[in-house]
Amino acid sequence: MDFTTKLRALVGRVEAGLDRYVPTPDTRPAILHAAMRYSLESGGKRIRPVIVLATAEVFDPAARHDPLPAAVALECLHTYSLIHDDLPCMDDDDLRRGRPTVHKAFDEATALLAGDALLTHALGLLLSAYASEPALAAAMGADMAEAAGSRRLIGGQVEDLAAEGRTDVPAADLEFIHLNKTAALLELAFSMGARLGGASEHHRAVAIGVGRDLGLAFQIVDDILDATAESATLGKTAGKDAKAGKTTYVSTFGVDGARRRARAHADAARDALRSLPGDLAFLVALIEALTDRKK
Ligand code: GRG
Repeated sequence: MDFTTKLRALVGRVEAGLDRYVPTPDTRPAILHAAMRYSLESGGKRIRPVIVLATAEVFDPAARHDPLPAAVALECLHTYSLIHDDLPCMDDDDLRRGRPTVHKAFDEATALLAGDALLTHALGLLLSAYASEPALAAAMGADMAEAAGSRRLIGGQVEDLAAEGRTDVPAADLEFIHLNKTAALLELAFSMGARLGGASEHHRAVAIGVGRDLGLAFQIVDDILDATAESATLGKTAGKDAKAGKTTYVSTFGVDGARRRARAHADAARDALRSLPGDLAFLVALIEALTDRKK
């Protein structure tokens, strides 16, 4: 199966899983569940859940657990972070995934609570869907709490907000922000995929390293697209970083320097990936596609 066909098939599985594992929009209180689904169903590239599914497939089929609930849980977690990031008290954005942000389509309190509910749902889904495998459920729950917690996703967001309007942010601090705001959830995707595929601890550590480099490449490309692409293409507001006076890879290294750094991290991710067993063609192609993406 070629890359695009396989990607479409995996995205289709994720979207069917979202429909299956997230409460229906008429569940009481309907406004909350409608807001959760509004954001989840707005599209999005589904990269993180696709990585969970594709990584689990790389390992021994006999040792494999159904990766779909974990993939859905991760997309719920990621979507919560986007809803909260768009709120007026954070990035204050009107456009996400090509549609009005949740606080614009509903209201601020509903957006805040929809994000809270998606985060809680993510952990609850992991614990309930893998209840018959308590060690696996506990390990993935702990991984998720760590990646989403104060030292990683939220820590990265806090330092990102603190860096706004500062033109003197050192490159090491920029890397801290990107490692935590962005790479943490990509590392989590590879880690959960490895656990679900029954990988050894050594192979899981390698997979996490792939997520780290891919996460950095992904965020550098995000910075480049913010500086060079149109809002209509991105489905979110472009040019926000320069307007907010933000230090990014583009403001620090220029567009060409940022491109070279993205390429180096993508190459490191691909080289590390090649030490895993199994058919890696899809994941190698995914790294390339994300590094060359236009939105
Ligand atoms: C609110 C705790 C909290 C964290 C927010 C997600 C986030 C951290 C900030 C959003 C802005 C941003 C540039 C985050 C870096 C990660 C990133 C590039 C997110 C967008 O991910 P995509 O491109 O989005 O995969 P889609 O919509 O395709 O799912």
